[in-house]
Amino acid sequence: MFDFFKEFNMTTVRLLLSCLLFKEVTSLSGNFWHITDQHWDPTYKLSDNPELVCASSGKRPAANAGKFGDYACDSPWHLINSSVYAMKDILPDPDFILWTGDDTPHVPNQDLGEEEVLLIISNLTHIIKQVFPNTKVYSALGNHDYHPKSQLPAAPNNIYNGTAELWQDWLDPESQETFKKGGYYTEKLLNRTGFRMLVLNTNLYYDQNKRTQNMDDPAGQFGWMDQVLTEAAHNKEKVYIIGHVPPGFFEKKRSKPWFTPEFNKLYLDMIRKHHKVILGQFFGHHHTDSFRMFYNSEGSPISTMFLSPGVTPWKTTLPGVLDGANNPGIRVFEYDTQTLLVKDVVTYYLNLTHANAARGRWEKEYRLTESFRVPDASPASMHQALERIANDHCYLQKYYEFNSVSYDLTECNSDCRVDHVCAAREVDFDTYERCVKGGATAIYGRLLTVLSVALCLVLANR
Ligand SMILES: *[C@@H]1O[C@H](CO)[C@@H](O)[C@H](O)[C@H]1NC(C)=O
Ligand SMILES: *[C@@H]1O[C@H](CO)[C@@H](O)[C@H](O)[C@H]1NC(C)=O
Ligand SMILES: *[C@@H]1O[C@H](CO)[C@@H](O)[C@H](O)[C@H]1NC(C)=O
Ligand SMILES: *[C@@H]1O[C@H](CO)[C@@H](O)[C@H](O)[C@H]1NC(C)=O
Ligand SMILES: CC(=O)N[C@H]1CO[C@H](CO)[C@@H](O)[C@@H]1O
Ligand SMILES: [Zn+2]
Ligand SMILES: [Zn+2]
Repeated sequence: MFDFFKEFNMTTVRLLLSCLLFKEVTSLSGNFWHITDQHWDPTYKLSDNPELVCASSGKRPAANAGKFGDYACDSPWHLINSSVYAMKDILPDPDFILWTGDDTPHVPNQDLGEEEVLLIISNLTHIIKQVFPNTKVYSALGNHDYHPKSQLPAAPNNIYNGTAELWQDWLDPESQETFKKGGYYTEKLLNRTGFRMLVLNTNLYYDQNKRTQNMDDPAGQFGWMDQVLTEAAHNKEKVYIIGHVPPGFFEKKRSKPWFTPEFNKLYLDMIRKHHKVILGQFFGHHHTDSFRMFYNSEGSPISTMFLSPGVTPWKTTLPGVLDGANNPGIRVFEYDTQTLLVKDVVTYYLNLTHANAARGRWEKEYRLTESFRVPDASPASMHQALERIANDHCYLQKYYEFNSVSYDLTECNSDCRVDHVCAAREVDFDTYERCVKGGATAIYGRLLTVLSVALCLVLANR
């Protein structure tokens, strides 16, 4: 009898406790959108001549052009409009929106101008404001948000000025000031004590940017960042960082970095120095879905940079990349509002072929924790996911299909594996080259790959 009551009480207590804990867990959860690389092409129009569909195709034929676009082209307005309304449909009331730039089409400089670039930024700003009038937006410039493209200066100019005006409602007065000088800013996240957003202009570090090549610290951004992050640690703040051009390498082309070697090193050192306050980095530019790991000198994972897929389906013209198109993607991050820990990542996409043929719908592509069987999206979990991708062909193949937002469903072979795994693992130029030479620590040889592919197929068909 006595034992029964004791047991009963313990069970009740446990039940009550778990109810309370569960309640707390759910109430700590928040979410936000991340959109990037819309690349609106205002010239897009359906035409009998596939070479005349859009200026952004160059002279490549847009063979499957439809209302929602074509893989050879940047986004028609219809696609942009559809993506923003899809966001409203899927998650109408996010805590905030991250927008990491590249608004204009891939066309020669002479076909755009300063005014045209500002008009395109203005149009995209308007539709986001129209659909999310009460949502805070944190917005970074892309290398295509300037004329001439990628030449973003380390000094005040018309475009920083004009964009600061367009984004006035989203920027604190102090943010406006730094933005006009260097295209970057910081604010408390949602004006809450203990949380901070850092919006970077990493286009200053892009190796295509001739205007900043010989500078030690363009627009004083590194010095400023160091100071902001030092103060953040002092004030016990947690920080998110957003930007457009990421450090490290492109996973679809071997040994293709974006930053100059000096700037890449400075960025990596900055993250290593301040990782304790940085809870997430969110970037674009690749148009693909990937991530980058940062490790300390002992090899422990200390930070993750999430590379979100683009809205434009545009097939890259970068030499050496075969069939580098993607389906349009948009993404929700779920996070702990008390710690800023990234808890999950849910990617939504539009199957462009299907959308043009039948009536298109944006749908969930995948949820990170489900697809990679990790508890959350912390650096430790992302490291675990990367180890699975590196060592298990089933996970590699899944990752590879998500990388192009389910556009390229071909098999990721051993070279492909090295490119993707080394890019995700090594942001540093030297260790990346070593990783590539070592075959991403070739754990299995060709025979094992064949066996593992076969096993994958057997399991998938069960
Ligand atoms: C944008 O999408 C919404 C929702 O689907 C639709 O009602 C509206 O007509 C569209 N606008 C344009 C200009 O395509
Ligand atoms: C930026 O705008 C301000 C007024 O808002 C003006 O005084 C300044 O000259 C402009 N700077 C540039 C570089 O256009
Ligand atoms: C931010 O919070 C401070 C007080 O903590 C308040 O004075 C200020 O008006 C708030 N700013 C905005 C934009 O809500
Ligand atoms: C996209 O749609 C096309 C045409 O309906 C279909 O063949 C293809 O399998 C779809 N892709 C995915 C990933 O569902
Ligand atoms: C909000 C906004 O300015 N939208 C316009 C952007 O440009 C397209 C195409 O010219 C217009 O249809 C939209 O009204
Ligand atoms: Zn882009
Ligand atoms: Zn870009």
